[in-house]
Amino acid sequence: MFNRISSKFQTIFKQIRGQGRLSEKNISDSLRDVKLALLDADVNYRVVKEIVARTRQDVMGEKVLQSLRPGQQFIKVFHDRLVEFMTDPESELKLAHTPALILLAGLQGAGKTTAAAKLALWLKEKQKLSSLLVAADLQRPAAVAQLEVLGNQIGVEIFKGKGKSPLKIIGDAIKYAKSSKIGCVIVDTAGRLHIDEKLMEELRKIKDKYPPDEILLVLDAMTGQDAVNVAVEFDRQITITGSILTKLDGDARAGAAISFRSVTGRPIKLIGTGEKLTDLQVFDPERIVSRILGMGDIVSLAERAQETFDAADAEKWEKKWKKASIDLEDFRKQIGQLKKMGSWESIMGMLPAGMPDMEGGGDRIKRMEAILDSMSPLERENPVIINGSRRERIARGSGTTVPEVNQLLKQFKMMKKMMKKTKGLSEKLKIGGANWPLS
Ligand SMILES: Nc1nc2c(ncn2[C@@H]2O[C@H](COP(=O)(O)OP(=O)(O)OP(=O)(O)O)[C@@H](O)[C@H]2O)c(=O)[nH]1
Ligand SMILES: [Mg+2]
Repeated sequence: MFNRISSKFQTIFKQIRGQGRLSEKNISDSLRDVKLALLDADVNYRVVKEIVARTRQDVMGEKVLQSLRPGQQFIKVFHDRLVEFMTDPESELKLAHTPALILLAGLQGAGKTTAAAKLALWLKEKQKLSSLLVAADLQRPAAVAQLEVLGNQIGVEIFKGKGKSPLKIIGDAIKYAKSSKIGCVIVDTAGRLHIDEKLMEELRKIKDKYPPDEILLVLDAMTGQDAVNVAVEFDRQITITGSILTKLDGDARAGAAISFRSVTGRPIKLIGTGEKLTDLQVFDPERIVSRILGMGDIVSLAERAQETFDAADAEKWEKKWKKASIDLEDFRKQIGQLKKMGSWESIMGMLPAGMPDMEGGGDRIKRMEAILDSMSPLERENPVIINGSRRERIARGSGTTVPEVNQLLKQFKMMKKMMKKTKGLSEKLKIGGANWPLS
């Protein structure tokens, strides 16, 4: 996530951290680099100018210049200004009615249908609120079926009405939700290639007849500033309550996330960070800024790990780690757990910049898993018995090669060695904490 901009900031920060003293000249130089990095990430020009001006003002303040580590202070000031720009007091979902009504709107392919299902799952798990997914996209023939597939995956009911208008379907859905005591009605609407009068008219009609608790504009972060311009237009025409910024995984530029609130005056409420239905998070400026600046998002990663890993399992693992007594079966379980945490890209996006190159990691993990699956339980328990002919069999069975099997066994051996060296997982994490750039 945000790899390009975060590696730029890492370079800028390295330079400024190396300065014993900050002068007007090196502050200006750094701020010029900061400005270019922000513009390159497709941040709105006015927003860039304001962020840079405010950072300059604060950095020039006595306290920063005279502090022991002025470079570090510079980074902190810039970090705080960015967070400030992106923070909105109204960023929480407000679902006042029963059933609450959430209308999702947006251009074609922005991720509305995916976001509808993600939101239903999120409400169910985080807010204990049941949802009804309403298929009000009657433009695309496959749209209803797509929502049905997603609804089935998460065990959420779908409401559809063949041949009816979106307005009628929504009215029926609300009635149905009321009688079935469903907490929230989430409406997936049709996308358009461009903002057109017909789309706006349809949304306006829905809004007038059934005032939603939330009108969330779903925007593709990959489109940078365009996403923000689209939002300004939607807001002007139908008044949105906020947005869901999708596709923040991968190589999305940071422009939309940084400029949105300042340009539109509306909050980003949620973000989509992957194709899996669990890849939806509350928009937390502090965490996003950490990612943009290349500081990683250890908080999200730890949270996700906590949600996924069974506490008892984790304890067992830690005990085994301390004794360095894990076998390949434990190794296999760990890989399974890691996979449950989400897509490889979404996990990698949370790690600080400058980590070893993990490209193609998702594929590598799949191959490792195939190798482990091809071993017999006895081999996993006792890897020393895996001789040459067994290696050949395992490679054949897993569709991999003998060098790959060898590599996995070598990695496992190294991991055991490392376990002997570190006393426990918790201590290992503390070592990581000391490298935290702002600490
Ligand atoms: N990587 C990534 N892909 C996403 C995310 N959200 C949606 N997608 C993908 O984007 C594509 C379009 O998503 P949809 O949910 O169908 O978009 P839509 O806005 O409903 O599209 P229309 O109904 O055609 O207007 C799909 O392939 C999704 O899997 C995300 O957060 N990350
Ligand atoms: Mg759709």
